[in-house]
Amino acid sequence: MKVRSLFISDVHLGTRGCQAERLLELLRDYDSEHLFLVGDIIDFWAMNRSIYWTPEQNTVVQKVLRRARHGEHVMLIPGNHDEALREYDGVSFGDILVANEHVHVAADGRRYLVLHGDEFDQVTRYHRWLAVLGDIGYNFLVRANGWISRLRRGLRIPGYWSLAGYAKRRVKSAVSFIFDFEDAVIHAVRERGLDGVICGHIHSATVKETDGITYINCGDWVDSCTAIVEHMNGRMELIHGWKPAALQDAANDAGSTLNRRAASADFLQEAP
Ligand SMILES: [Mn+2]
Repeated sequence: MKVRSLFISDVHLGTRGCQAERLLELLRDYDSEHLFLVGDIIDFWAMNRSIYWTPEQNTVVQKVLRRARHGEHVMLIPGNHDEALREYDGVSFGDILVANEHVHVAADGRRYLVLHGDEFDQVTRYHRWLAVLGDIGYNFLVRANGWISRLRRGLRIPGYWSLAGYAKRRVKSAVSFIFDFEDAVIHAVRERGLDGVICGHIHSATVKETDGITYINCGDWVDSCTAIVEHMNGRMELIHGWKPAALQDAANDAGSTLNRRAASADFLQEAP
């Protein structure tokens, strides 16, 4: 499918949690004129502890480079896990432009601030040690996710269920953390006179409208596996990069490509 823009954040290459295979499927399914990598693409924090790099993660890097070479406008916006790249604001590496933030004008003329967003996260900004600690805890949840997924597959329970996602929705402090973050970002965008924002960082994907400001979060590729597409008319849509396990098996058996969105729609409700 051809779209105008594709926005992806929080891939966390270099970690065990990175779901590179699912991201590869998405990259295969969507051709775009603009590709925005909205921060935390390569996880240098985690790689300081230990490096986990798979052939699929290599392929992700190669596919992105290839798209840039073939004329797609690829922009890399650094996040806090790849903050070393922030020194290269405005520098082009081959066909990829690094920018700390960018104003994207959509096909419908609406102007969106594109940035990773960690500067609006009070925890990361003022208590770096706490952020690192939280990161280790979150990584544990994501790993536990992997065990649960395998167990569910073994028991032939359909669908995809994320423990980390569940925790984020149920733990009260996590919910208020997400609200505080969204409020801070929306406030900043309104001050700057823009129509909306496209960010990442908090691993909580959404497209929503608040008092005339469109708040969009790309989500992530360790847990929710989501991305944002801008259609040719400027409409922004949240897409899911995973297929329900049962249908995935069917698709593999038949060697066919299912319509991911149609297939996943029925399974979006939470398992208990
Ligand atoms: Mn981040």
